[in-house]
Amino acid sequence: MIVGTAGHIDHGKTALVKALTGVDTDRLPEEKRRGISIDLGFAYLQLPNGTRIGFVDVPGHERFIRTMVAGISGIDCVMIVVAANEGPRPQTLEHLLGIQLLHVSRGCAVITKTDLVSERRINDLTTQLRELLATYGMSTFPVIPVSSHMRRGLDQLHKWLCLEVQAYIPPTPGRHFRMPIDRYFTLLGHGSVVTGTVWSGSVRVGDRLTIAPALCPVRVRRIHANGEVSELGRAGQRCALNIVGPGLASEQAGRGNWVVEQSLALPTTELDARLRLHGQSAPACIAHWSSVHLHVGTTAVTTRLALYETEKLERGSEALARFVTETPILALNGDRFLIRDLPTRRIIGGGTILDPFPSRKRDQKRERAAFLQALETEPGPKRLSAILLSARNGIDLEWFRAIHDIDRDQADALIRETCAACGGAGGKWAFHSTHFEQLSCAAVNSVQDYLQEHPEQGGILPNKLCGVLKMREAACTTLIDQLIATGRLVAVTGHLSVPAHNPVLTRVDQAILGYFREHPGSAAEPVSIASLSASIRVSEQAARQSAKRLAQRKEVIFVERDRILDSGRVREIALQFEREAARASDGIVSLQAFRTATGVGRNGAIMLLEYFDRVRFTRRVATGRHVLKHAVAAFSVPSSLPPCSSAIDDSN
Ligand SMILES: Nc1nc2c(ncn2[C@@H]2O[C@H](COP(=O)(O)OP(=O)(O)OP(=O)(O)O)[C@@H](O)[C@H]2O)c(=O)[nH]1
Ligand SMILES: [Mg+2]
Repeated sequence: MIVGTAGHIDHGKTALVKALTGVDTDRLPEEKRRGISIDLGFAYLQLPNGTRIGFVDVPGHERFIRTMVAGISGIDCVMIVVAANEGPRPQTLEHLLGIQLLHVSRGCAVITKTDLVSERRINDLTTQLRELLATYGMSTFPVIPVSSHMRRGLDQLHKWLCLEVQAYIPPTPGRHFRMPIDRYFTLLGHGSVVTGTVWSGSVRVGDRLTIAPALCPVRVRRIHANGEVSELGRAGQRCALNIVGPGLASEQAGRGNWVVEQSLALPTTELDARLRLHGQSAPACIAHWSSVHLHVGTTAVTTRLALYETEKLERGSEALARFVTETPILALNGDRFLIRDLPTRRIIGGGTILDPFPSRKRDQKRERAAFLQALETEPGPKRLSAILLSARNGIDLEWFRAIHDIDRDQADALIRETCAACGGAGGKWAFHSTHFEQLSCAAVNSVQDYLQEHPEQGGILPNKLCGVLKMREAACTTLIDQLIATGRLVAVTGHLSVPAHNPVLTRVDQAILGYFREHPGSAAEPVSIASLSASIRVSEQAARQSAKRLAQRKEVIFVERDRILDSGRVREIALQFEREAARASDGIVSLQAFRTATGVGRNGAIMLLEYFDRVRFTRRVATGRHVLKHAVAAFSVPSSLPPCSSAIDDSN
């Protein structure tokens, strides 16, 4: 369990930690000289039952609020320190607010310096503090009077700590390792050390981790967990990790950075969140696109604040907001954050991160707000159902796993549990069944509309359909795959069609097919588009477009970039090649033998054979070519030849 201090400057936080642990956490010469804490201090207390409590001592000076927030970002429990002779002061209140906004739900108030005041003053202050705690939602926190100097009241505080440790439930393991770094230093002979409180997962000596957002790979050489050498560090412990990695420096690994498992190293500059402005400390209102300081973990960055539902957010109210940060940060769904005012540097509000990886696509604000509200539902199947319901075009499962830090198996289990409401959960994307049916109908209708407008086409290209449906490609691919699997759409040479569709032949299509029918002999030679267009008296462009359509339907084949041949003829030639190869003792057919067997001219024969090599029907060897697969398998004929005379379209 990690216990943090909080409270106004000089109220006796460091002295209290020293009285409990024997450790003076004010290590810096400047701290000694000025008699104040400047940086975070760390100490441990071994309880009789063997458990260790980690203490994080924070500075009380208002100028060090940024350090203070970093210090309390990973604590389980807090001691709010108030000097008996002064009572609550401005930083007492600001720290109380920080604690409340970060949802630190366990703690006590400690009245220090009781040796300086009367018994009556202690009683009055106790009553005053109880009232104050209640206003911050901390009415369960006891008030414990002590004198660190006289060592009075420390037994009671010690007893309370033991009870808190007994009640403490360590965070559940299972998620990936992540630790916000609160200190970086180098040790002579050992190299870099980063320290922090582990937010999730565990780490072992030898593990490979990433320093983020700089994305530096590192290896863990040694671990100190709660101040002791260990093979393992886990969620809820304070850890010091001795790490090695190329080019590591304090800019990448100092306070404010993270050390995480690679899968969590996902820096972001846009985050959607639920934000509440405090009723007293915040300015009267904050306008859309204001700049504020954002604190997540030990990170503090300047960020713009975009409001979803309103133009300005008033003191004491809450809203959905998007942070657009100046530099990349790390965060996950559910992380608590604080914001501070830029001019006054005071904590003015806080909340919960909802979506750290919002899509770049600008949704309608109202739609997006509904989606974010779904992300606020209780985690688990209920939340997945709510998200699916609010996302018309389905959700990216990779995104879902990333924002919740869950692995594929956990996500799959959730999908199965939510399956009643889940259609087409095809690997990468999931949809609500209602939306899925609507999208399916829209997709089939769009394909039909397209074919009605372009009766000569074999189908619509999948990316064109994505555009028509205004869907992201991965989502649309899942939808299309499902529609093909269930027979509602068919895929013909990369185009999507409906099962009953017979493409209409245009006049040019007819002319090209007619050309091959009327020139069976010379049609053994692949014909160039230029000479074909001259023969059938159409423009080259019209001939090329038509040839491409016919190639899609496998009626002709582009043997070379601009030369085509009737696919039936190509197949026949391939069968002839196969027969020749079967006849040859070594299975090899030379160019000459091929020409003799087929009667194709030299240039045409070379073109055809090179085409056969490209489509892996044949393989070239020194003396000729041998067959790699059966001609029947290599060259299929068009499945549905349209009736030639009845369906002529005059458009071309
Ligand atoms: N008489 C008396 N003085 C105390 C007691 N506890 C702390 N002090 C004195 O109060 C002064 C401030 O104590 P610190 O522990 O440094 O206060 P702090 O809250 O850590 O101060 P910052 O970290 O700078 O915010 C020091 O001179 C301490 O000796 C106490 O119980 N009784
Ligand atoms: Mg101090």
